[in-house]
Amino acid sequence: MEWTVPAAAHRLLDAENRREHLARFTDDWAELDLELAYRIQDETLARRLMRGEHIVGVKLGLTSRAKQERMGVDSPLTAWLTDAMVLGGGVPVPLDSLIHPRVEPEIVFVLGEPLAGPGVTATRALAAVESVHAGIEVIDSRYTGFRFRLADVVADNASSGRVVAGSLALQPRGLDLALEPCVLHVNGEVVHTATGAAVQGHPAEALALAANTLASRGITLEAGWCVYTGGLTDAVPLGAGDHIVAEFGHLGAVTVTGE
Ligand code: OOG
Ligand code: MG
Repeated sequence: MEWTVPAAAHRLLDAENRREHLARFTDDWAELDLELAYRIQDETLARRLMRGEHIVGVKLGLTSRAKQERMGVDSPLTAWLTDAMVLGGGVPVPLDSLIHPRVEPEIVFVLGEPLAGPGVTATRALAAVESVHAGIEVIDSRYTGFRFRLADVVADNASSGRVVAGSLALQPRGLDLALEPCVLHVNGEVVHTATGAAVQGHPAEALALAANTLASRGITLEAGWCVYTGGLTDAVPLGAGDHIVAEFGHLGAVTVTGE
């Protein structure tokens, strides 16, 4: 096939719609670098917006060692979240609309004011936060076996699938988010544990990273946007009947079930 930004964006969205996985692009497209990959990601966003979706925020990916080691990619990235990816609390994850979903616990910020890099520090980032929430991301790579290089996964909007945030909304002031504990339960068993420090040393560092790296592409984090700061632990597969709970110390718990 011809390797162009529109063709790659089409293939990714088509794979998502058909629930079919693809061979990673970098095996056949030697020129696919990060700059091209973000152009493909932005093209998939433009196509989502064209079909009526709207931006609700952004996600960071590969911000923790646990994620970087498992995926074999050691650099964080950003991707888009639209309203079509948002799952209401308690709503089962529709497995028949996903390829091979996996679940990861995340700390989520909702911004009260815009946040624009460069030069944003964790302290400055936290000052723009209106509320912090427990969250779960259901990732779903469009690549076979979740095997990709950095440019592949950037193009694929960082394996975006669904996101769920807890309804408990806390102010970040007075919380030490580096020490915020998280326990991931799968069908009643504890499978992973972490604290907020797992993402870039502090979730606010991850938020600052998002603001600063997006600034290099001319993008400002807007008031009202949510920011998913990245999986604190390795992700776990979600199958039919599975009941997965991300339980935090202060932020409460978020549950997803596969249906
Ligand atoms: C890439 C997406 C990573 C996170 O939170 O680290 C991500 C993947 O693991 O498929 O969303
Ligand atoms: Mg994630």
